[in-house]
Amino acid sequence: MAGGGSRRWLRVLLGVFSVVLLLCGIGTAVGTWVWTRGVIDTRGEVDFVNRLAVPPLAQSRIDGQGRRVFDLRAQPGQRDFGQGGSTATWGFNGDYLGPTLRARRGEQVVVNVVNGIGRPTSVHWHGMHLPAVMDGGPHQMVRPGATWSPQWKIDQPAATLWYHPHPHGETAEQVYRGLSGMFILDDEPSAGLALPRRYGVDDIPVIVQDRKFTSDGRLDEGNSSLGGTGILGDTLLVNGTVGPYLDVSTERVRLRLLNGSNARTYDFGFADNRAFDLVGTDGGLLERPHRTGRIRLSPGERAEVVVSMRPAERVVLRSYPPNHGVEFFGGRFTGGEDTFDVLELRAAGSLAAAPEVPDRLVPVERLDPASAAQTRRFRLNGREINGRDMDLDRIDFAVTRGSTEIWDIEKQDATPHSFHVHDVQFQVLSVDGREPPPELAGWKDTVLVSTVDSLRIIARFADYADPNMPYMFHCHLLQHEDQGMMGQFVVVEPGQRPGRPPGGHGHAQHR
Ligand SMILES: [Cu+2]
Repeated sequence: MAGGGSRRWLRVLLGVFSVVLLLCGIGTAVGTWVWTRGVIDTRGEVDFVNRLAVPPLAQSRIDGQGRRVFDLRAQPGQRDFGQGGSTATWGFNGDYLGPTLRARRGEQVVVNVVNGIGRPTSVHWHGMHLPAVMDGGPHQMVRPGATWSPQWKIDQPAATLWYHPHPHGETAEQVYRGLSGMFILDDEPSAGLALPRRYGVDDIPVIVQDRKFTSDGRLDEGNSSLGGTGILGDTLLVNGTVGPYLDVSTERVRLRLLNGSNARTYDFGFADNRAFDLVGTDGGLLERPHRTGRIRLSPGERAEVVVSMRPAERVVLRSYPPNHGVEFFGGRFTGGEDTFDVLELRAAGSLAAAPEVPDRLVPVERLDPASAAQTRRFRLNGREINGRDMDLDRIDFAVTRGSTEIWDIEKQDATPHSFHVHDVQFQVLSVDGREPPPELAGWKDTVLVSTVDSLRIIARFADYADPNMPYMFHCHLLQHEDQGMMGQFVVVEPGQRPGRPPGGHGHAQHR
């Protein structure tokens, strides 16, 4: 009897052991599958069969007061991205993205924004120096069917800016469906430089966005990112084109790169690792071109690059795995190891001559840290900044008009974050206590926070005091922003106290 009992126990034990082994096997297989699928690599796999769409320049007119007037209508659309069917989208004056607005320094502009999407929205002028009430943040909501007509004077250097919705809690979704566009500023100093400047010919907007599609071609809004960043797509759109190529007819071409993605950071370079000239960053041209083979852009950042081409050659703009400040597991599942073929440049058999990129571009005044009236700390952690999440009724601090401030930004978690400040262009003073790299030497409004240590920036708040209407500072990973990783500051006159933001959470204040 005893012998039969132990045999039974042995059988039970063996059974349990096999089940455990099987579970371990399944676990390892699933783990390996998830781990392997965590990396996207489209090198050599993209068919560049579609001519790159170039957003049209927005029509404008000069009104009786000499102001340049634009009309933008946010509207629903349908678009077939060639992914197996068509999908519902949103766009400005079209079905996806919007026209490129363009204005010169010194001009007064008016933009009539009509909300035709049936949901509250707003339109923020990313990188623009303008009064807070015109900024298009979450306090300037436009009700469905309503029109909002901000106006301001363009008063900053030539730059590649952009516009996108900024409704609190819904920015990620609205941008993902297609609401974004470029806003190019011109000025005299830049017009005098020998840089490619013919829009759509040798001066090309390159709006890069990653998207996911369902098998029947619809935009997949499911949030499957394991890394906590929101949607990371496996298909790239450039100006809304999948698999794009650009016909190049000149020896040099200027690409205005905009990372218009919700969460993904890119490290742009060319497949043959050729060097190119970085000539501009978020807020304008650099003092002198920076010769490099890579330019990393987190969501919201821009770079202007000039690349040389030889007759009849083809070269692919690629995004290499970006070091975005998150290691191992977190890095892999937030796109840190992904590689994408982005856009194929196809040179014509004979190319029109183009001058060399000038050695000197524009003077860039360095802001002096000794002139700073304040140093503030911003600790980024989870979805909070300094332990607080966004409250539309709370003004976090007031900056005195005319003052210069140093902001010290620290990342305290293992998630990628970028930091965007409204109202001003800033300069990076140091990264991890060291001099910033050349690509961070110019004017910036958004910066990847890739270090655990600190990133110091400096800005001057020269204009537009308004004690009640705040500007935003926030993470530009759109899901983080929507989840509350945002705060508000006001600019006040010397001695003035901050007031109260408009009530009703800023919704539906306009006719
Ligand atoms: Cu973030």
